[in-house]
Amino acid sequence: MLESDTILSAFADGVLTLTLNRPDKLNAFNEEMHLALRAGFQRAHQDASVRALLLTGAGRGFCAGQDLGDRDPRKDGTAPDLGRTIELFYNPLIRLIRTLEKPVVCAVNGVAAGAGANLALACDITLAARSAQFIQAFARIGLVPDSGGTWSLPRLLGEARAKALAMTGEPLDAETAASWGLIWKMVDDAALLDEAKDLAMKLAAGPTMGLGMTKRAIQAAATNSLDEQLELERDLQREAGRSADYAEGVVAFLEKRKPEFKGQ
Ligand code: T3D
Repeated sequence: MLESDTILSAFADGVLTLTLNRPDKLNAFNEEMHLALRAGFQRAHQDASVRALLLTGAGRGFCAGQDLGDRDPRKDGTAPDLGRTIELFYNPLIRLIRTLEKPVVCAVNGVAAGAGANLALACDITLAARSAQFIQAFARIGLVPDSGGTWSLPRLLGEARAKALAMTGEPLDAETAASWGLIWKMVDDAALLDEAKDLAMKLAAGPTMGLGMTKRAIQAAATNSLDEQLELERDLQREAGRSADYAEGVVAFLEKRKPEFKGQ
């Protein structure tokens, strides 16, 4: 994995924890942090011992999106090619998260703005501290929501709320985010990390193959017809039915004990 102070990485109990670590900048993205975070997700893709991922931020913020200090138009008169940075950094990150066939838990410990907000929404199960806020900050600086925001917001919230959040850039508090279904749940600040870790550990001890295929199926539903989805479920169930974890799950049920899943 790429060594960088901008991402803290810890592995225990099958959970790879990645912590965005530029707290003075509310964990805004620079290129170094992008590359280090990418390396973390690539490890999760490749390393079978990683069975769940937990993403959070250091300090009082989760992530304030792009580091605008790196976009100061006063430094260089020419307009930056933001399409290039999206192509090189943000899009690959979102794709790595969505294609990882392992659960990705996100603990939003504070403000999540711009690409930081949409990064949190790209994860599978997102919890947020009571004090956290979600801000589609793009409108405040003349940009368009990226990192999948224009895809996830209308799907999670419907067009009316998606447009209002994206066009006003108004903060959405964690409680409302949870009640609207934007995230899984809100947790008291002091309890957030423990609760997110417990959840990630529980998922890491689960039937990884089945969970990964569940993720794939639910994501595919966004574009599939019911018939296509029924066929996908048949195919995935066939595959899941051949897994060692399925056999263990059934035997454990019959023996009235807890299953010991191996992720295979
Ligand atoms: O460029 C491309 O490649 C295209 C991709 C774009 C993706 C994007 O994410 S665009 C959106 C970029 N993000 C923003 O516009 C958010 C900017 N930040 C804010 O609006 C506010 O900081 C917050 C609402 C997030 C939090 O406000 P507050 O009052 O709690 O904190 P603060 O005082 O504004 O920030 C604390 C420090 O973090 C401060 O530094 P200082 O003064 O203590 O030295 C502030 O400058 C710094 N900071 C916060 N966000 C960023 C940042 N520094 C650089 N870039 C940031 N995005």
